[in-house]
Amino acid sequence: MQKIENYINGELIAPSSGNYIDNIEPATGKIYSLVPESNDKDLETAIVAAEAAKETWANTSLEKRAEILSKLADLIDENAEELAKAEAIDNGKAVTFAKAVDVYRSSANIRFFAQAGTQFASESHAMGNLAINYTLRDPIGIVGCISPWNFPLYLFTWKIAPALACGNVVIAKPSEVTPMTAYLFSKLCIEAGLPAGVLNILHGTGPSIGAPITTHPKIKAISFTGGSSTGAHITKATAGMFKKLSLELGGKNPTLVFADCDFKETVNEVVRAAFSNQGQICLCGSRIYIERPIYEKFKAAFVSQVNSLRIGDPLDEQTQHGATVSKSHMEKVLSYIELAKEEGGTILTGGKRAKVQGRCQDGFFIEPTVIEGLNNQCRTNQEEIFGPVCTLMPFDNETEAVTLANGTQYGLASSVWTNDLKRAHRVAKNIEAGIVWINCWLLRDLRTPFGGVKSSGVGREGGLEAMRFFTEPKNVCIKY
Ligand code: TXE
Repeated sequence: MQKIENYINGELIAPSSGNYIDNIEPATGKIYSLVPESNDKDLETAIVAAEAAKETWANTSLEKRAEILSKLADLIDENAEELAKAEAIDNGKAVTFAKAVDVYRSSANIRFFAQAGTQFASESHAMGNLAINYTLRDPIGIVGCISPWNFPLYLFTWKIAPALACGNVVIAKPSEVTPMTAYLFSKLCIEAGLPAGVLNILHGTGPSIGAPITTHPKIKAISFTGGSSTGAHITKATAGMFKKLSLELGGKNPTLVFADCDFKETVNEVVRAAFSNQGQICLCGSRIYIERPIYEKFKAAFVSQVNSLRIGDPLDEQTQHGATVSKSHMEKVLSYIELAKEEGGTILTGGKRAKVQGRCQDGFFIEPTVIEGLNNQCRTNQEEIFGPVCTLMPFDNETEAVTLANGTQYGLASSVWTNDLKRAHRVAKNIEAGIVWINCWLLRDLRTPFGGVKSSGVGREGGLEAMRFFTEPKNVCIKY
């Protein structure tokens, strides 16, 4: 049985406890590898390594840092097939999606911030003939990056790339549910010549190693992506420590479909927004509001398109809809489908565990599920389900649509489908979200601010937002 190893001080090593957690393949329900159960002792070893590397990495030239990060991106590209297959096995997502989205973006994340590091300028402010101010943007030092299971390598690199490009040294913890690609990435770091101690990857559960990372006094900033409840826990645990926190949390994103939309394209894209990655994306459009004149027509076309999704073995290139990430998560999602029925919802399609023949007969598959007939205040429409489940609701006017959209504790993303330009601007202005897509979904420019409001998080990732998060500005004022 393959034992995943921690990556500390440039070496792949076993957890000090010698304890491991079972790593289960979602498509088969079988244990296929073992994950280190790291603890405080492993963290101290990583902290010593990071401390030893901190000064040198901070003083490494921008060009050299960019060169090493670019080499890492090249190695991801060269190993794309292996990484995509590993992601599909570990997470349950379709291998074609893993390659086109996860691996592609992992490489793009690193390449983007390799370049950002050489372009990131700071400011100066002249005070007439009296004085000149200039702003230094120094690395913070040791930073913590904690990432989730839905895009394992993609969201892992989305955090460590800017942190490293800014000259920080990193203690990173991928999700214990999907550790494999971070482990494979460790080997690429060694091959790329990343200096020992600059990046340290500790595997294990939130309580055993995630929490100690967040509260360690030498770790000065935490970049976290995961559940809103975990984000709240981290906020409480670090209270009074004055750490920088970037929290990218849950979402319950609205999709607003107006009658004047480009119908066919909107149907296709709204299906994609609802069910990509088996609905396990914080950006998925799980609440779909449709202007009443086209509600029935849209519903029929939407359900027909959902029924055409090919559920199957994640390793089959024809598969469009894979397994949910774990047994417990599958059970959580299925419980929400039962709740929806209790709350008065009608299942238009799906609603059950899906049976896939062959090696995947015991896998954690859920049929893509569409529900109508619920009100906006019910739990099904208020709580993040994070699975292949969406609800349809009609609306009669723009004001009602925006009120429905804003009617949850979350505010991460949204999409609006209309050909009325003035309406698009008005709705975008009034939606409480960090991201508003108009006639598109998940169209991403890495320079843009990424993150949400309300219970969807604090702070923004991406572009200069990430570079600013991972640096400390210092103003120096010199009198002439
Ligand atoms: O997140 P968790 P999970 C949401 C979604 C999902 C829920 C749980 O609703 O059902 O979060 O998913 C580590 N201190 N999203 O279990 O539990 C944990 O080990 C420090 C939305 O993935 O928050 C993992 O590495 N770390 C999200 C990471 O935090 C802790 C994407 C996320 O775990 C910790 C994924 C602690 N006390 C899930 N407890 C998005 N916005 O994209 C856990 N961890």
